[in-house]
Amino acid sequence: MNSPSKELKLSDWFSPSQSMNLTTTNWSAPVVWHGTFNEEVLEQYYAKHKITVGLTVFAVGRYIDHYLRKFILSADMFFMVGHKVIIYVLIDDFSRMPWIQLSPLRTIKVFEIKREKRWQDVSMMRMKTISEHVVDHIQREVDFLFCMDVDQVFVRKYGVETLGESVAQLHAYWYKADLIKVPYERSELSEAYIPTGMGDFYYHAAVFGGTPTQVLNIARECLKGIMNDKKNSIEAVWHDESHLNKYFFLHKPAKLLSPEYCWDFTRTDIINIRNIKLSWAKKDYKHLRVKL
Ligand code: 2GW
Ligand code: MN
Repeated sequence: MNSPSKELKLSDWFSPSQSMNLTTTNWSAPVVWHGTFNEEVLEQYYAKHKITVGLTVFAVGRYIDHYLRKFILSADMFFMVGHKVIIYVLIDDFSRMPWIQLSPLRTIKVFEIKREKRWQDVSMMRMKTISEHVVDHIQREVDFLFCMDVDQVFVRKYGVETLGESVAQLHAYWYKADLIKVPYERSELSEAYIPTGMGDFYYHAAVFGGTPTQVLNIARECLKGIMNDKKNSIEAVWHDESHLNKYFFLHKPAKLLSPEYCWDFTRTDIINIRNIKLSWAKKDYKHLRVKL
């Protein structure tokens, strides 16, 4: 245990920053760090209120062989242990779906999607597919839904402490940065525009979630922004992530996850990062980012 004086010293060494050590936002949303929740109490609550949690993941082209199996296997092991989970896999080639034996309480549903020509569209058009699937079936199948990038692996328990009406992920690169430096879209011509100095946090689109109703709203609004930008021949700097940041600027998330919930294992500034639950997978850019 740190004595108060020790903590004071720590904050003397490291300049105070936006979301470092923050456990509640100024709109009273909890920021979940390891140690800020009582797992036992939460589990007792959810033992009485049984839930099903959905998880969407997209795998197109080379990302299928590179990431999908590891993502699913690690989710099987660590995502919502002890609770019902449905993993929704959106894939552009059914025949390349890996065969994976899941543990009890886990189901997988695989859907074929069409392959977009540009990788920016592979990423952005996830918002369209997510909204269609939430309306078609997901809203009746789960109580909470997460949408995640496939290029990551669960490394520890990722549990019910993350559930909320709408959930946003603090970005591992930017959570300590000065808000004026974060890479929001700065062109007024884009729907994702956030003026310099405005905004709350820079969120990572690799993880977002909430109730199906909230996720539907997020995905629909982001898609609207993306399609309007296309009409105006503009593309936001970080694609769907820019639009997600705009959405969460306008509609504050009910819960934020600390970077422990989506950490880049190559980073060395791990002060405060004590208990990583999900880690970015290694990216072989040369091999993966050739044209799609
Ligand atoms: C993506 C970029 C370049 C070449 C290929 C792809 C690609 C992405 C692909 O070939 N196949 C594929 O299935 N994807 C899906 O899109 C996959 O689910 C992947 O996780 C997701 C986003 O692409 P990713 O993970 O390469 O982008 P990141 O890690 O740089 O992600 C951030 O920025 C993106 C927008 O540029 C998204 O907002 C993403 O959610 C962010 O984490
Ligand atoms: Mn990614």
